[in-house]
Amino acid sequence: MLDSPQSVDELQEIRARIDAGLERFLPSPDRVPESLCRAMRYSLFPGGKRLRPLLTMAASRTLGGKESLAIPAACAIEMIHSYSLVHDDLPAMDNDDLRRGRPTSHRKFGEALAILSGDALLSLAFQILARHPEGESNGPLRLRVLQVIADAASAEGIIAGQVMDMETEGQPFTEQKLVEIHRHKTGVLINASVVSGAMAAGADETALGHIRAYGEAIGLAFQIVDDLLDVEGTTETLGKSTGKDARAAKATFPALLGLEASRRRAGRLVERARQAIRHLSPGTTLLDDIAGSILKRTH
Ligand code: GRG
Repeated sequence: MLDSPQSVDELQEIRARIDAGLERFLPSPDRVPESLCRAMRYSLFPGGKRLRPLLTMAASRTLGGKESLAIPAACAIEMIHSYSLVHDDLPAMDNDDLRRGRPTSHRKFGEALAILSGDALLSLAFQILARHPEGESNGPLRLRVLQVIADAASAEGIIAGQVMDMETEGQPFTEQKLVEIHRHKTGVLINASVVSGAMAAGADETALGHIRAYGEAIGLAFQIVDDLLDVEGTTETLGKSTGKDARAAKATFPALLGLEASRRRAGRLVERARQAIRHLSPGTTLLDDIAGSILKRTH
């Protein structure tokens, strides 16, 4: 993923900064039980595609923001994303053994520590957002970003998505319901990623509107491609089990529209995302390239 020749070096450089930020924000091992520390790190490193924090940093760069103002949101969102994967893999939820080509957290550390490390990552995200970027003058920015990310992580955000996803298993569903599930389960955190990056860059309401439209479109496109990969991908490339959606009779785009129509829908959404940001600063093509890479991803 994210292999556009124009952006590849820039994205690699941003990724390294995100990793350094995650390292910096993790609590010092002398203040946290060693087992908990290991479980938290296990979910963050080496990590996955880092799509969400890359989006935060790319949105900030596109709007001429200072990197130091966007890094806290980028890292907090990756921590929330990581917690949601740990909890989603649990026996009470998707009951998965494999994540990113390795044993899931509960298979590695046991269920109790996996749950607690997820809780700790979620709390750490809000500790970061409450304190960073530091300084009294950044107080209003901290509050705005905190609100956006808290909403995405809330009972009206990804948790609603997870509950809707669970409750729709094996049930008939409409396209409208499916879009609602995907928007909550996946879209809101992706949208919060770009919006918080734009806020860190001091975006005005017009720019934020374009960024939101971009985030909504790529959020849905990303989940449609995820649904497609569950049907067409392999465990080797994805690093997780495949065919789960059909086995659990989940609400997905391939189940509703078939593979071809789902691919076309994802393509149209990516085009819509690209259109939404075409008038933003032309200084970097990062957001455009990330949108394009969503269609090409293999994991
Ligand atoms: C709060 C338990 C809980 C769940 C909230 C986010 C979520 C809902 C569940 C996680 C499982 C899932 C299938 C979410 C949909 C979003 C998605 C496709 C996640 C995988 O994201 P990637 O591909 O992961 O960006 P990497 O491994 O690259 O970080």
